[in-house]
Amino acid sequence: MSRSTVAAIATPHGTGGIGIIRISGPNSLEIANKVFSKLLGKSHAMVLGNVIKNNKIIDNALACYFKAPKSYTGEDVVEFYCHGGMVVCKMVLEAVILNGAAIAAPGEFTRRAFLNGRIDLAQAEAVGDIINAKTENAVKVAANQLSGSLSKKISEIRSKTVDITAHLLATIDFPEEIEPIPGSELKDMVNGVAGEISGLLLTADDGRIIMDGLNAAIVGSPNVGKSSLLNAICGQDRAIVTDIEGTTRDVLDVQVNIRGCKVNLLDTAGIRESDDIIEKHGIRRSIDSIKSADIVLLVLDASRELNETDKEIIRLVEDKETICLVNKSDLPVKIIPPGFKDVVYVSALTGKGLDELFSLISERFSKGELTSEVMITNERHKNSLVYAQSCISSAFEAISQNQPPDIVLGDLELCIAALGEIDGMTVSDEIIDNIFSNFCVGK
Ligand SMILES: Nc1nc2c(ncn2[C@@H]2O[C@H](COP(=O)(O)OP(=O)(O)OP(=O)(O)O)[C@@H](O)[C@H]2O)c(=O)[nH]1
Ligand SMILES: [Mg+2]
Repeated sequence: MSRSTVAAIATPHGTGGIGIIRISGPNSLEIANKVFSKLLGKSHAMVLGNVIKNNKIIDNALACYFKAPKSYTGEDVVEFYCHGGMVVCKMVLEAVILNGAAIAAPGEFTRRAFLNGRIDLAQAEAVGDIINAKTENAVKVAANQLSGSLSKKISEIRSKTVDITAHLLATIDFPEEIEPIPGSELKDMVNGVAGEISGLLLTADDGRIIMDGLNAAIVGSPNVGKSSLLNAICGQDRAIVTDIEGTTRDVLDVQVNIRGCKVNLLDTAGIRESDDIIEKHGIRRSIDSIKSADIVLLVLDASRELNETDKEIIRLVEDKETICLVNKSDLPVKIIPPGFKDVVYVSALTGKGLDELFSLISERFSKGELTSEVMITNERHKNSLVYAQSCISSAFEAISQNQPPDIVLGDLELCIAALGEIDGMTVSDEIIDNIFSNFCVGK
């Protein structure tokens, strides 16, 4: 497939030690040799020379030629390692463009790597995930996906589905020669595929939490110290704290890194009966935050007994995963806390108990070996799997109801196509465009 030759600055915009200009495509070497003082030709060898534009030296730089197909994109690639200034990098890029390269679109190099079969679509997306990762765990999971673990799993599930399809087709095409698989056996096979798809889908919640963060809502009665706790957890004076009940009116969202895990902490308005219209809105938002939270940090005041409002809130969080924080435990403790599995005595004032809280939160994240597990971290993959799951269940139904094999085949084929959207075996150009347009330029 012949493609144009494209170039971009691959390092971030800004000043740094080194700036990289990457060229990819059939004319990379020819173009690079027009702007470089030394002759490039040997693959994977660094050469020191000068970059020239309009007969003038612009920079002293290293250059490396990567002969196709052993390059990032699978095409001929040349990279210049210049000094990392914005202006010098732009000048080198201009020299390359003047000599015939086009400007690369966002994600163009990775897109070419995908189109040239260097990596599949899930691996290409993992490149973006690594770049955008906000925590070490997010990097680990994305690196695992980049190594092809998810793609391997998907292709295993697909080949099992293809086997069933092939056998069904053979029984239709050669009814005399091929013994039909007994219905019960067929159901077992389809069920096996369904089980693997559901197993993957079960990881999607944890996967999302690792990549996007755990949504933790701090809720409780007014004045129990929710905002003080938020400030203590993030180590910054983010929320307003006063001794007036109803200080917090709106939901405040702060992102914190707790032991390598991204947590989106929500400070909410104290929940109580109120006639104040603004406060009422705030309270409605607090209740919404409970609903959308992955985990609720329910705050109680250690220095007083449980009151009706506390009890009402305890009922609101009944169905949610909850850590009960008994705050103000620096004061004489009067409360008898309700029977939550996780109860931590904390003090926003002294920082007491926060370590224990952090341990509980980080346990919530890493239930196992992050790196060895295949995880669904991407909404797109999840949606395709949900669809694959519905197709495979409907194949199962069709078999159970003794429907003709072509009905079953139709469902199986849809399932195969849905799986193929994940690694890009069967994916529309529109989806591909959408994925790569979210990449940065130069990647
Ligand atoms: N002794 C002690 N006082 C605390 C502690 N945490 C908070 N307070 C005090 O309790 C009062 C209320 O604190 P806030 O953090 O504003 O409470 P809140 O739950 O956010 O209150 P609302 O926003 O009104 O719902 C303030 O006077 C804080 O100084 C603590 O751990 N120990
Ligand atoms: Mg508050």
